[in-house]
Amino acid sequence: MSERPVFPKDFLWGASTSAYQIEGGAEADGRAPSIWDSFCKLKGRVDNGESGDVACDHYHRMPEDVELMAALGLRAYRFSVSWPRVLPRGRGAPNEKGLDFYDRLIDRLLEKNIEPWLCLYHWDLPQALQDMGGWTVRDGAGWFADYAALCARRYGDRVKRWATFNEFSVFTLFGWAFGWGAPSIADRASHLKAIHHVNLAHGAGVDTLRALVPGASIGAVHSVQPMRPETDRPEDVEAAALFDEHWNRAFPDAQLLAHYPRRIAEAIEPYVQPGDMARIARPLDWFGLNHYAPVYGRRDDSLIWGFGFGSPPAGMKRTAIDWPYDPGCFRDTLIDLTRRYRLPIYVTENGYGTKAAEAPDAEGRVADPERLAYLQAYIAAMAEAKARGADVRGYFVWSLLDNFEWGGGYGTRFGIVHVDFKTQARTPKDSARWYADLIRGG
Ligand code: IFM
Repeated sequence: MSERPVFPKDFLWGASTSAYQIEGGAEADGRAPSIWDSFCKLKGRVDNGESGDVACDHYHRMPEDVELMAALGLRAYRFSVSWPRVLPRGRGAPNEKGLDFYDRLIDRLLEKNIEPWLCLYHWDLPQALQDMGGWTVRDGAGWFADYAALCARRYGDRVKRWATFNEFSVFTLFGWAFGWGAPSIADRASHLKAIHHVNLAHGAGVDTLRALVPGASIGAVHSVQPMRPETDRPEDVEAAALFDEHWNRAFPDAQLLAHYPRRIAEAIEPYVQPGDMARIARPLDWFGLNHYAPVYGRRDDSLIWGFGFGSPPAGMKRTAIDWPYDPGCFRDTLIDLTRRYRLPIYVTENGYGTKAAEAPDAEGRVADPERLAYLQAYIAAMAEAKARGADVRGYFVWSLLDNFEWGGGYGTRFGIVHVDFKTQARTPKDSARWYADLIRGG
């Protein structure tokens, strides 16, 4: 596929990152630990015992990184604020130096005509709040609203695009049900409470932003990866149906249709108080879609809900990290979401991960033909979806930089810009050059 798909002039092209994955500066200027700092200290939980302590050192190299974005011609940049950097105890006294970092980032982006898209929560809950019960307590919604108010008052004069959370279902499932991510809990009641309280926090955050940021355009970022049963055995089909509710429906249905999907609704009832669904389902301006691949679900009794990850069909094309490669699924997802939730969609993440080193060659070129082909195919699929009625308005590649890939440490690279983690040198890969050309011509 070499022909370039055509998008309207105002289609928004950007890149996404998140605080814990790129900033480093874990103890700089008064930042306190998040649940991910704590998780990384647990033995054997992150590949090679790595952590986000230094990551891409973006906290100290931010001006250089904004120059890089400008050189690529990005029109928008989605980043997240580190809650424990601006509110080390999670609530109470703010950290002026931490707040100042995002002031400087936002000002530089605006100087370069790059629209800042601010996401309040990309998984790094302050450890101090986790120590008080974190998302398993209803107070979490109020803590989040206060944090949103701090950011809204500080940045709302310059930032108009706000997202409450990134991938609600992924961080609650991995952190509170599978136990494979921070805070490493695997308990049904804790998971259900976390789902409901995060939904309440989202609703409270939306109200806060709406009240404090004139002209705010507010959304939430969902991971939607259509669920397919590994086999047609009834136990796999039923397990995949419950997995689907958890991964793809528990948050967007609650927030946009004001109800939980059927199976979850029953289980979560003890934690839902009268009026809660109205508190959660606040009007939104856009739907943030993070999409990578369909997921194959199967019965797995070793996990608390009895569902787990199955294998894609033998022979199915996969990426270098074994994720299914299915641009048609991306196209169909965009069309289905437009019909289901009736909001403009921004693709807030999509990209290609590999475990290959992808180091610069003697001429300083980083060849990443597989990522480039993936982006071409997925962007072409997005054009097709748009032609078939999907209301998609923008695309943010994941990710600007190679970064800390959670449990995978630094071994998995998603960046269109290569990072040498020894020297912190940045080198745009071939995919970045291609993306820059696309933006210029788009
Ligand atoms: O790196 C993550 C990101 O933090 C959330 N979405 C998926 C990406 C790739 O795994």
